[in-house]
Amino acid sequence: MQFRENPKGSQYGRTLVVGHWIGGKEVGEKAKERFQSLNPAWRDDVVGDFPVGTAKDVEQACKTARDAFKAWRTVPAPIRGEAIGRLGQLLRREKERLSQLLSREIGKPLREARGDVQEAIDTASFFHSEGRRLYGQTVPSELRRKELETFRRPLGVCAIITAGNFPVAVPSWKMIPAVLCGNTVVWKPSEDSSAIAWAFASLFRAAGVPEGVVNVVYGPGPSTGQALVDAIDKGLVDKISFTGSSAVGKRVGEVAGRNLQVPSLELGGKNPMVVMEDADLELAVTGAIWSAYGTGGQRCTSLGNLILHKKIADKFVKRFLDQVKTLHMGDPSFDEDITYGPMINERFLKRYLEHHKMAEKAGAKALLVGERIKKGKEPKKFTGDAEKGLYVTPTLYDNVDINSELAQTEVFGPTINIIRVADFDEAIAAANGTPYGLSSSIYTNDPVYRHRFKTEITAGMTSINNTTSGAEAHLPFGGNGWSGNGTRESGIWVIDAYTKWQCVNIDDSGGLQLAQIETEGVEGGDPQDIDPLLPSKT
Ligand code: UN1
Repeated sequence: MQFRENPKGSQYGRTLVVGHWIGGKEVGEKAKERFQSLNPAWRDDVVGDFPVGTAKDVEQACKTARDAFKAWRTVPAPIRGEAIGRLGQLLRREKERLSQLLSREIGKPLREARGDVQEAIDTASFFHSEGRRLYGQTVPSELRRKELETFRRPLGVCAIITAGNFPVAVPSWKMIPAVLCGNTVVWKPSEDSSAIAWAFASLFRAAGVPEGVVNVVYGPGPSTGQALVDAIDKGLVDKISFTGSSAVGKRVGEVAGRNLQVPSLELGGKNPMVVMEDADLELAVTGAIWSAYGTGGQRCTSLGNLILHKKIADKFVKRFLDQVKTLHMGDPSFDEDITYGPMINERFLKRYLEHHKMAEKAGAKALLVGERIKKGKEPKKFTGDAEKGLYVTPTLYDNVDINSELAQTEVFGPTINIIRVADFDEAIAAANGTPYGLSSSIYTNDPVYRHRFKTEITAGMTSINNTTSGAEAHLPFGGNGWSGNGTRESGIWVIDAYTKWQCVNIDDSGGLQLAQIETEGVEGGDPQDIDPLLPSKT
């Protein structure tokens, strides 16, 4: 590991040059192929320089993780929990520096970057004490002098593949419980956020997690990520947890499925927000702006379809457009007031600019058509360098049909579609009208609407009078349909994803006792004679 001066002598900091982290050693420093992670606000700023992980690197990491598993699984869970507790303390101590690096590498506004790191701190504090629970059950036996117990056992080697938009929070949801439960990990972070991944992984080591328990292999999804998925077929991986697109998630699920493994899949969304006619409009507009444009729409929980009751739709749109005028885009590392920073990478930028074609096809009414911010044509209050950063303005389409491709496709940018409806039945049909089901929200003060929404919505997460995003670190995070396979992250629920149940029968009777066959019966009287109530026999 070394730090190199940035080519342009950037004000941002130096470049991290590092190899994969396998069994406490750096590997692949002399790799033929390397890639760089760039600051999306300032593309001259090279944040990190990494080797592209090959199938050989991935195999080596999996085998190292397999070896380390033998010892790690025997460490008492409360002691594993202590290491997670120390990880939490380190994250807290380093929160500001980690947030600065995170913001520099993926362009997230600083206050949100701090939230990203805070989510990992919250996860660490939850699992610190979970090491002292990790409960099983004691169960009565049907035989004498026999007792039954259940235990959670670790699965083995966990392959973890994560996206770049929540580069500390989301990996922490997976790695912390995996490690706490006694598993070992091979992590392939996003190539957009590999420097912050390096910093996060280093903290496990500093927290006292033994070498080989957490291994990191860098590289792009189609090559390195694919090699890690292929490792399932080679018998090197016992569990895979993936956060990313639905298309890739389906392929990961197929490989896991044919190996009879249950993967954890957290995939895309086209999250709906409903605003009913009785809603507090000011609250709903502010919530919609944040859901839609916060993080530049680059959250899996970002708002996609805004479903407005037609009685308030015009008023809502007017207020929404007034608030859009106050938005403030720019360079996230230096300007703390921005609403959102640049697009994380060129791929997201391209997809955002191209999604307007779907709107044309849908015949949607364009109220705001987002475009790349160009030098000399910056919006008011813009603070970045438009030439060097991947900045865009926001999009708003009105009169969108829920069945159009526009309303059915995740974009991952600051864009939303307004769908106007006449009543609650139409609203819930639209909210459930895409193949996704991650998060959702409704603004209303009517108890019947609230009750119907929370019981009829098919999404895994729902908010009443709050936004589609902002899930807390100890609630089950996950979706249905194309948004996932029903597994959940966070809180006590994620423990099921990283452990398997074992039951133990302890027979202290000193003899051979046969369940079901030698079980004592219960002597009882005759049942009441009910014959007189039955039809007479002929
Ligand atoms: C993601 O975008 O992958 O609920 C995770 C939220 C955040 C997590 C988002 N706490 O928006």
